[in-house]
Amino acid sequence: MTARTLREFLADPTGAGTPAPRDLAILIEAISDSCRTISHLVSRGALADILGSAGTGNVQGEEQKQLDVLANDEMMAMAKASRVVAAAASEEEDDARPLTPGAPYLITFDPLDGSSNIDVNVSIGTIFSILPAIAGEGAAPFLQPGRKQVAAGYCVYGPQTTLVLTLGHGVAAFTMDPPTGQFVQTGANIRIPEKTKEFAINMSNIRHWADPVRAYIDDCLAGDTGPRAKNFNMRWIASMVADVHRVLSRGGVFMYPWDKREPNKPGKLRLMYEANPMSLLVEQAGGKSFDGKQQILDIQPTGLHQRVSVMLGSKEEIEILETKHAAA
Ligand code: P6P
Repeated sequence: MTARTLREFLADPTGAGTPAPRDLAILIEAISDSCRTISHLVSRGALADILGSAGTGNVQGEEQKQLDVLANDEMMAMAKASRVVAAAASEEEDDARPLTPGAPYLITFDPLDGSSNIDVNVSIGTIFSILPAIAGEGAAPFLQPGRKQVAAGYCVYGPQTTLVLTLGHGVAAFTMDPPTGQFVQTGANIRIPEKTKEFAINMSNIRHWADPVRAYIDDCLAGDTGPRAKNFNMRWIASMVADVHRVLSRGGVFMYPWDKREPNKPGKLRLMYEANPMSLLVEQAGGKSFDGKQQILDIQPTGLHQRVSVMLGSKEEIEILETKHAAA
């Protein structure tokens, strides 16, 4: 069977002969066009003199890279031109941007996640979340729990440019064919293995972790003579998109939990455009995602840029973490 293009997939995403809603298909294709543009920009890097700082900061208080700004401009222009997005919210902008009144969708995105890796040629990506448009001004209509997402996905700019998305009926992957720029389906009904021997966490923060996290990692590090009775491997790319792509591709657990460095912050990662879209993908692929207290998709958001503790991936591992947190 010849591989389907993204457009062919959207014409029958579940294989039951029912096309994706027309406006959603328009938006997903528009996002893929922007990902192609961003992929091209990222791949040119120094050749296009677009690496390094933009000399500005974002609402997170982080230094913006030139590519952060270019990717954000691309995604915002796409959302407006699609005519199916009522408003858009970005990691790179303080406030939500009203676009097409009466349009059916809201979109949030991290236009280029993993900025610290841009200048050193390590995989980065675009993360997006699509919500139903509801009444309200400013940030208000966006503050829907992650379970309300209509669709979510990311595009990882690595050895391949791969778009991974869910419309709520499983997870599919599309790899961009460089000569044509076409996104061709390379993954269908992706499932995360329930068991794993691989964890991803920034180990340099070990002294700052809460006890349940420390206990879980200590058990993994104890290896085959410890309570887990198996040896674990560790990976940390410091690009959420790349780390989560590996978890979706071969299992594992990705963790950026709360820590004592900034005790008043629930975590480093953002709920609306990092944790929620990734959690929908992980749950749709048979994994789990929680913040130490509840499933991330059940969190009632209170702000566009709110942060959250994130532990997601292989079902068995998250259930062990849930048990350790419940006992704490
Ligand atoms: P650290 C990238 O800046 C990011 O937001 C995520 O993509 C990534 O998982 C995390 O931060 C890396 O954080 O503290 O390890 O540099």
